[in-house]
Amino acid sequence: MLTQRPFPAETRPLRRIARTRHADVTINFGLMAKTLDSTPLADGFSMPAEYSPHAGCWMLWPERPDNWRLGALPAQLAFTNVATAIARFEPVTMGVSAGHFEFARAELPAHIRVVEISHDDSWMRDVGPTFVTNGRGRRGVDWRFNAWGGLSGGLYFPWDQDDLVARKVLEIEGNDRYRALIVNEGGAIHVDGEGTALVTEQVLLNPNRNGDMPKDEVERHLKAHLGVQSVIWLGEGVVDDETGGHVDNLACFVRPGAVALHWTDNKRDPQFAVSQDAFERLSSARDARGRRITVIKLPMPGPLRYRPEEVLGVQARDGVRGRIAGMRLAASYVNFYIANGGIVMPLLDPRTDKAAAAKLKRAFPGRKVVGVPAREILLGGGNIHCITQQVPR
Ligand code: KQY
Repeated sequence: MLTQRPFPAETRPLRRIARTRHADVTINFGLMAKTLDSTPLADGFSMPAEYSPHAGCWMLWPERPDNWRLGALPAQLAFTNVATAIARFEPVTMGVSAGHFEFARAELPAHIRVVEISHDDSWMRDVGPTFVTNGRGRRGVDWRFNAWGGLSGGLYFPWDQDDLVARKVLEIEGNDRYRALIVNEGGAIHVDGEGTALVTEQVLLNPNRNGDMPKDEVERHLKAHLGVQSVIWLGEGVVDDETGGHVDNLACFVRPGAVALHWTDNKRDPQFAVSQDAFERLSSARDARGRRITVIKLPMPGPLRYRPEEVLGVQARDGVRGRIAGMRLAASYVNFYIANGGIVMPLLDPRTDKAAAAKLKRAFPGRKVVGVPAREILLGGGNIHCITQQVPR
């Protein structure tokens, strides 16, 4: 005899609940994630800006010893500090592989949710979904992921578990999924929430992402999946950024019409020409609403380089990008996370941390700026923005 079990109140979805009885299990279709064959733009969905209200934030636990030194323990401490800082402002979920679950659960504060998710590395910005909303509901874009360049310049092989992370997050969130046709990463896009996206040519036009796809076609895919009307193209990203030049290390919207830009006044530094080019493109751009862009310059730390002792603890192996003492690190204060009421920024260099924090305080007057020591994250190839993914409300 089949029995209908009551739904606990906290699992009752807001939208229509369809109930089916299968053996003696009640299935709640309202929480199930479908894959849609349309696009967010066609369905009236778009990606909200990071400064819009969040329901929470997702991260992944760093584990691989060929990317993170000393068996990833220092990185795990740094990720714990980032998660704890963000959890002051909004709920945080950490995805952890089965073998690390018990340790991560013990390390992370109890108010951080820990769920088991297999992954190849820990860059939730890039492997997680890009959420889109329409004012009533939320869905997610699942970009194709190839470890920042596949077999020609990608950072590791295989990456099949990373490519499943977005789908798993959407299953857990109960949000429908758009599977994009192009290779892209969340760190390669920023939006102002009012119809404008910001990207770099160095990543999105790199043949190691989408072959010889022409710029206008890449732009069509971006517009369709982000729900934007206008794309501002910057040129190159931060010097020696191992992603190939993600925009989230170079520039980001702080509000509609205003962009923070990684900046150096040192004309002899290779970053100077790159930032200057970005400044000129931003200064001559108009956003989707026809506004000019105000540029806020954030000081470049360093330049910072790998120290010999930081390289020694990384278990080098074939097929994974190696680390060499003296190699330049792509350190940037632009790589911060915007939380509900807070900014969680990387502390990278005592000579520039205070000036960067002061600029961010002015750029985000209503938010508390919290600094987290982030060199260990930088040693793995990215920073706070790269390891986080906001879920819009
Ligand atoms: O910065 C990012 N968005 C990802 C960096 C990946 C580095 C892998 N070693």
